[in-house]
Amino acid sequence: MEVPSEVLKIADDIKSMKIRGAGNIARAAAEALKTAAELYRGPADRRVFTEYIEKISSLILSTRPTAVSLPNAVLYVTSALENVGGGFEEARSTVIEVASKFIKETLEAYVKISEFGAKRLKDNSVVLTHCHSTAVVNVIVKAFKLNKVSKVYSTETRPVFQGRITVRELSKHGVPVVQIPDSAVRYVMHEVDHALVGADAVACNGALINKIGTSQIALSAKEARVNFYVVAETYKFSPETIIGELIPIEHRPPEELYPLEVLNEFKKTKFLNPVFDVTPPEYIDALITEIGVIPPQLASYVLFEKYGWALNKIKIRRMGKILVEDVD
Ligand code: RUB
Repeated sequence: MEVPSEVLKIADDIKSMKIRGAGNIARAAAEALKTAAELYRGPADRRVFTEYIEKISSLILSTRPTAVSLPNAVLYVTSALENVGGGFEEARSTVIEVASKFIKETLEAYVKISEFGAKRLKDNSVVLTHCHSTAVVNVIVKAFKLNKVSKVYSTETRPVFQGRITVRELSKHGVPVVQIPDSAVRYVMHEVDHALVGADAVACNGALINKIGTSQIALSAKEARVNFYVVAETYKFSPETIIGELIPIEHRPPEELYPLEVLNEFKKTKFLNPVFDVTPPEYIDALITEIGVIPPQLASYVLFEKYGWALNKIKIRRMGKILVEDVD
């Protein structure tokens, strides 16, 4: 059974970062599985349909390696498929329903997160953020409406400039925002009350994996005794880290640093473009999630609560490969 062009387009858009940010990536993954099930034209045979969904899952998982929300979205849908009884029709409707439920729940999480996050900020706060996180934008906009934010510093976020999206979105809501180069973070930190960043993944020890440069901001915030908060929905917590897996850090091509014609002039120079980094839990004051504001030390508790059912049967799905199955 061929992969529908609509699904191939979603995979391409994630790979090329047209769809980006961990939340959007996860919803796009669920949307791809839902669309694939809706467009399935193969035999009405559960086994054939399941193989087809596995193929789609592998394709989606191969797009970007770091945002744990992606394998978690796929796990959410495929485990429901594994658990449902019945034949082909039940299997197909389960994929469609569960994928839609995932999308709905992740959007609902923003409501809780922005409520909890806004409560946490003090009145008239100066906030600093990095990259573009939909979850962070939601918190800031909510807090701004409650008169709790007076100014936001937003980093440009080189090399892809996601900070420009943040500036555009915050400005649309009337939030006073100042764009700064990434290297100006420490220069403005003395003015900042709270640093707020999103998450691509949260490990079981509470470490954060987020846009490259996040750990430098955390370091600078700690030095200046500024609160460093991570806004992270719980579907960004990584169950694989409980069984000792490390979260892979994506490296992207040097063309993101220089245009190809310029790169050709640097024949002997090597380029490194890691796009995420790790912030240790000691630098994080709290994780703002849809289930509450928790210390990073509680991450493993959340993981056992949320993914405990999957741990004896966890499939490590990275870059489209199932590396481990049925772990005892
Ligand atoms: C985006 C990034 C964001 C998180 C959280 O990186 O690091 O901070 O994904 O975003 P990229 P959200 O642009 O490389 O995808 O809150 O939107 O899930």
